[in-house]
Amino acid sequence: AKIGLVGVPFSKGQQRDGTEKGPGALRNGGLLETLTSIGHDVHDYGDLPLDFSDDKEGQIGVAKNPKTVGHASKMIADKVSEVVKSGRTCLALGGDHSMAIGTIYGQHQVQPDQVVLWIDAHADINTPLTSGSGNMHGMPLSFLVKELDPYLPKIPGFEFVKPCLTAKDIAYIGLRDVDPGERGKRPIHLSFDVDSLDPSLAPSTGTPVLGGLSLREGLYIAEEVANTGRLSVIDVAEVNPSLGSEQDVETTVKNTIEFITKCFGKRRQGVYPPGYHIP
Ligand code: DIR
Ligand code: MN
Ligand code: MN
Ligand code: MN
Repeated sequence: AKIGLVGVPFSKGQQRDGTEKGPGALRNGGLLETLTSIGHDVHDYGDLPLDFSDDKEGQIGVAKNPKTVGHASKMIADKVSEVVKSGRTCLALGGDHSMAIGTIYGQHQVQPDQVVLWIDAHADINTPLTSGSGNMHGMPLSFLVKELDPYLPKIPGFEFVKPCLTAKDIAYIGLRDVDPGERGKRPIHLSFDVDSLDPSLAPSTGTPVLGGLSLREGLYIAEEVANTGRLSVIDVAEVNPSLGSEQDVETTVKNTIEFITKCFGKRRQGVYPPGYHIP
C-alpha cells in the first residue's frame, strides 16, 4: 500500500513528559525499514511542529492545556486530511491520545463515512465536565460524538471542531462476535493506544493497567484489520520512551512496531517479497 507517515510529537494531553519522543523511538526502532521491506511505498511527511513551549496557559476550568491541545489538533487535522486526500493510508505516530481529535476530524473532511475502532484500556470519552483528571487524552471522543454535543462546554481552542461521529460509528475492542451483515465497507480509522496491551508488553506508557491484551490478541486484531483492506488511518498513541528502563522502552517499541506492521499485512507465517510469484 501507499503509506503516509506523520509524526505527532505531542504530550500536552496528559501530564508526563516523553510521549513527544514516541515518533522518534518508533523511527529508530526500524519502523520505516520494516514497512518498506514488506513492499510498502512509505512517504514520510516528517514530524509536525507541535512544540508550543511558549504556551503557558495551564488549566482552564477542568481541562488542562486546552488551547495547546486545540492548536495541535488543528495542525494534526489539516495534515491528516492532506495525507488521506493524496490516497495514502495515514500512519500517525504519537504522541498522547489527544492526537485522535485531530486525526479523526482530519479524516472526516475527506471520508465522512469513516468508522472508528478504538483499542485502548480506556474509553477516552470523558467530557471536560465528567473528567476526574482534566487530562485531555481521556476526552478525545467526547469532542467528536454528536450525542455528547449538548453536554460539551465551550472550550477555547476547539472552535473549529464540529462533532462528526455518532456513537454507532465507534467500536471498542474487545468485541468478540460480529456478524457479516454488521461489517460494512466503510473506511476504518484504527486508534491504537499501546496501553491496551498488557503492561508486560508495553511498559513504557503513562497509564498502564494490569490485565491487558496479550500479544497474540493484539496481533490478531491487527491481522483482522489488515484483512478488511479498509484501513485508512491509524493512530499509535501513548508510547513514552522516558518511562521505564532501557529494556522497557525496547520492549514497548518492538511490540508496537510488530502491531503496526501486522496492520499493514505482515503475517506471522511470513510475507512474500514484493513482486514474488508462487511457482
Ligand atoms: C482516565 C485515563 N480515564 C482519564 N485515560 C487514559 O484521565 O480520563 N486514556 N489514560 O488512555
Ligand atoms: Mn487512550
Ligand atoms: Mn459523519
Ligand atoms: Mn489508554
